[in-house]
Amino acid sequence: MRIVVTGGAGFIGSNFVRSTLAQRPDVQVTVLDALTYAANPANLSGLADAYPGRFRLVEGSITDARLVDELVAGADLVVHFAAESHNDNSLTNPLAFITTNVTGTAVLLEAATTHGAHFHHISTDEVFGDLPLESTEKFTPSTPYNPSSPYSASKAASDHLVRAWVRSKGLDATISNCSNNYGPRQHPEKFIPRQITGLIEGHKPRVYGAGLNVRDWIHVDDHNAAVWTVIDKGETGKTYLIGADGEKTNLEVVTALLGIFGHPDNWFVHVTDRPGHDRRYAIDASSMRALGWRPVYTDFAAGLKATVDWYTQHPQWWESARHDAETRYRDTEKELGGNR
Ligand code: NAD
Ligand code: TDX
Repeated sequence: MRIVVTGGAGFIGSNFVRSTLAQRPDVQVTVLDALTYAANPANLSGLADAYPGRFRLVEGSITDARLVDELVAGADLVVHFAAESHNDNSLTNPLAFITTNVTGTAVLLEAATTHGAHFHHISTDEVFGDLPLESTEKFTPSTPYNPSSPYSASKAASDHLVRAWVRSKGLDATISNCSNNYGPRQHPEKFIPRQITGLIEGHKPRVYGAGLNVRDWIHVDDHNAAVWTVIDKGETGKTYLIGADGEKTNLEVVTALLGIFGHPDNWFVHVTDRPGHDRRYAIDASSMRALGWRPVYTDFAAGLKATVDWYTQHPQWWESARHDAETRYRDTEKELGGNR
């Protein structure tokens, strides 16, 4: 099977490529990645030698219709991870999100339709907006779309495009909407790695607002195993919600990290809240469980400790990305005010 993985040099995509090459000897992988600030070429280093003839990296944008057409022409399957992915950045630079997440997805859909490749679209639970803090309600595939940020609105638009191409242009596609991922190789602009890398450097964690917002955490390897389950067993045109019943307040996550680093529970700072900050996400993953998928990383404390160990052992992977991310947070302070 020949697959094109867009965004394969980023967090989830690179973990997907690494596990696919290790576990599926019949798969040849072409990564198409623009190598934006969010990518880390080290995520894929060594793979061409470790898997001769089965891996290549093509540097380019999913908005480049000629390049996309050429790559998809030789593929059986496209797994589409590429995106501008950080909510905070979408508040200050929204147009990049529209270009990549909306236009780029449409370019890929055209190529997959033309060449008859199966298309799997990686999306997010944020397309549904948020849930009240004090409830047990969860997102299901029939929850109405109600995105809050330019990022989540652009991902919602991309989901709608996939459905339109399935219905009107005969594309063979599946969609998955996953909750918050954690694990190795996540960019230090994101919540968990930002706090881990800060703690390693001796800084207090930075908590937006009161810290009571809830995220439904899933280990990146569980997400990627679920993606293959949908590709192998999912129904064309259908949406699958991926989550591992991992709801935690941000304060609970910070407290767990402080425990790992041996600091008291109150060793953090409250900073200015994110405008439009979604309160709570929670996934009903029964459509995935019906396909036979189960998460393996069910012990969040153990998964978090392993993630801390990975960042502790790989400072060269994150130091310059952390510096640049913190510079962007300082720039956002200048543009939007507050401290971040
Ligand atoms: P990431 O920011 O770590 O990686 C994104 C990758 O896409 C980078 O390698 C970047 O270089 C590449 N990219 C960006 N613009 C591109 C373009 N125009 N052409 C080609 N490549 C481009 O993101 P991530 O956290 O790994 O997320 C991957 C996907 O999963 C995204 O679609 C995101 O919406 C979705 N998702 C993420 C999470 C999460 O918790 N991180 C949860 C659910 C869904
Ligand atoms: O320094 C911080 N302090 C803080 O309290 C940062 C960076 C974040 N937060 C809060 C905001 C959120 O409530 O932590 C929570 C998680 O924040 P992010 O890591 O920015 O993730 P989120 O906005 O929830 O979106 C993530 O999950 C869904 C991914 O970035 C998206 O790509 C994915 O679609």
